[in-house]
Amino acid sequence: MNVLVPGFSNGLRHAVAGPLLVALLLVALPGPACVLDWDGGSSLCGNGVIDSGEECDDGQAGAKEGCSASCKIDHGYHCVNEPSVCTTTCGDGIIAPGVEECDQEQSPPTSYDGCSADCREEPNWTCSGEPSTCVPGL
Ligand SMILES: [Ca+2]
Ligand SMILES: [Ca+2]
Repeated sequence: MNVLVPGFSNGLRHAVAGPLLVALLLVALPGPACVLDWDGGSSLCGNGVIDSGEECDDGQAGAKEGCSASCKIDHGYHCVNEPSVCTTTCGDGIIAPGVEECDQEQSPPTSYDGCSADCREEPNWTCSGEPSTCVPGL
């Protein structure tokens, strides 16, 4: 019994240490990214000046169209000036979610080919991809 007890407690220690190590790794790995993201969204982000690590700054706290709460340019947007003014361009081949449904990368964008000149999917067309490819059919 004196030999078995240390062996058992060693086994128990390993059984506890293994999952504990995994749990610590799981907590530690996403940790720094979250902290950085939080800092980026709360310190200099929102002061209207594009600081180090920022892609845009619209001078307001929180997410605004085109510029996220952590001062990153949203997909499909272009930002200029400080404070940033962010806009989408129909025809650049990149779909801005919520604003554009499709974008065929046309200059100028044309209608009646599946994706309208204001980047809306036209009736009886199906568009996919960036730039969008549109085919007739529901
Ligand atoms: Ca800033
Ligand atoms: Ca676009």
